[in-house]
Amino acid sequence: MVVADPREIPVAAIAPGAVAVGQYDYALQVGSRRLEAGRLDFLVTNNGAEAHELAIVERDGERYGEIVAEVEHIEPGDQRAVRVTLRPGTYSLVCLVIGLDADVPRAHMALGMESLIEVSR
Ligand SMILES: [Cu+2]
Repeated sequence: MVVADPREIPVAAIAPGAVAVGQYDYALQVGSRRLEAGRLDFLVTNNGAEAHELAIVERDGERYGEIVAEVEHIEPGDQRAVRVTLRPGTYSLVCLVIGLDADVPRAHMALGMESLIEVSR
């Protein structure tokens, strides 16, 4: 179990130094990709025209592990925050939405909404 207590928190309650995550159709911009283990706040801003999600997923080399935190259905222009305790390791920040493009399903993650972060001691 990697996460002590992942939970969505009010945006006004984020700690100084929260990790800013900007979402676009279809890209992610992360304020810092090298973080220290412990309690971390992520502030997510959806700058796109579509709704997105933010999931924090364990990585082990090329493999994906558990989803350790998730913020679902972030509306365009909306800001949301999540607080999670992360152990050292590699994680992917991803959007798990699968949209339709001319009736063809396309995962936002595969379109570019993924970014790796390194959490160190
Ligand atoms: Cu998305």
